Amino acid sequence: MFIDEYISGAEPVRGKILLVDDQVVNIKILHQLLQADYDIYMARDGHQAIDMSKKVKPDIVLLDIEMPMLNGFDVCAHLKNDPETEDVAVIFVSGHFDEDKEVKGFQLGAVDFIHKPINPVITKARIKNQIKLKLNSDLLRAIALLDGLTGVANRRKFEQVLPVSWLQCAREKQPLTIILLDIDFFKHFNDTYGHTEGDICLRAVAQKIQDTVNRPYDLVARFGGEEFICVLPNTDLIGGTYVAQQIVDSIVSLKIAHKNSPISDFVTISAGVSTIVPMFDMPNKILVETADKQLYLAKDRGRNRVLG
Ligand code: GH3
Ligand code: MG
Ligand code: MG
Ligand code: MG
Ligand code: MG
Repeated sequence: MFIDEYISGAEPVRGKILLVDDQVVNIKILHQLLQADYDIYMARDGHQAIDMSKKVKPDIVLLDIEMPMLNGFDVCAHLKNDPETEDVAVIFVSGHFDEDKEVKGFQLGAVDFIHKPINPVITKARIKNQIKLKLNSDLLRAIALLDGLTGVANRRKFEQVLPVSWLQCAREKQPLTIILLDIDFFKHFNDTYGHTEGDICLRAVAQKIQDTVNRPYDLVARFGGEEFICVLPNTDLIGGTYVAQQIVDSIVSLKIAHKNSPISDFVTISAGVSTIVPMFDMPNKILVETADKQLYLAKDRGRNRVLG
């Protein structure tokens, strides 16, 4: 998705709230108050709350403190210590005012405190504010990992994803493949058609690569100027080379005119592929280095081709 679409709010988001309380009556009151404006999920104890938080990824957890087994503080600490749930906004809902408890809640990372019996109007207003803050910070987090020009992931996102995919493939003893792509004679393209057309071309190429690499756990990122990189977990060299060839072919099929390209009437791209079954103690930079060498060879052997 392009950043402009994020900012214009093309996809309005309805906040998700998880209500956690061991007493059904409390859940009912909050449910009635909030159901018109938010998607509501419910949990009756701490363990259920943690499971639900991982599963539905709520924006806010309204968390009772006094509960049998795991109390609200334990749940909050757990959520804040797990990368999968650390971004959730926790609001404690407490039976009576207790300064020490309230301080402890904030120290654990809660964003607000609501006292029972709740005041419906104030509770609604507080939750509305917290949802707005949470959705805004989600948006900023997402934008920080996207490339502003092309809308695909940026280099920072790639740097985050590569070690995760590396560890995952090491654990499963599966091959991990990298495809490094570089548009051919792109300097000529800019010189011929101007930088604005160059930018338009980059967007089209990026979108095409993204459309071609479509498994949900694959990553396409802009690596630098006119270079893109794909991370393909659980993919061997044959599979990776096949995908790379599909990308190379799909760029030709875009038929973006490039009259000063020495090799084609249209914009082309070259690809270097490298595959490894990762070991835990091996540095992952070898994958990119090898792909880069293969890309250099692809350029050397005439461009518009894959080397793996
Ligand atoms: P090769 O086939 O060897 O890759 O040749 P090339 O001309 O593509 O390679 P070179 O590295 O010499 O030039 C890359 C060009 O990409 C130069 C630079 O102006 C252009 N470029 C990099 N980033 C952008 C960008 O964001 N927008 C535009 N329009 N051009 C860019
Ligand atoms: Mg309780
Ligand atoms: Mg380049
Ligand atoms: Mg190039
Ligand atoms: Mg070059």
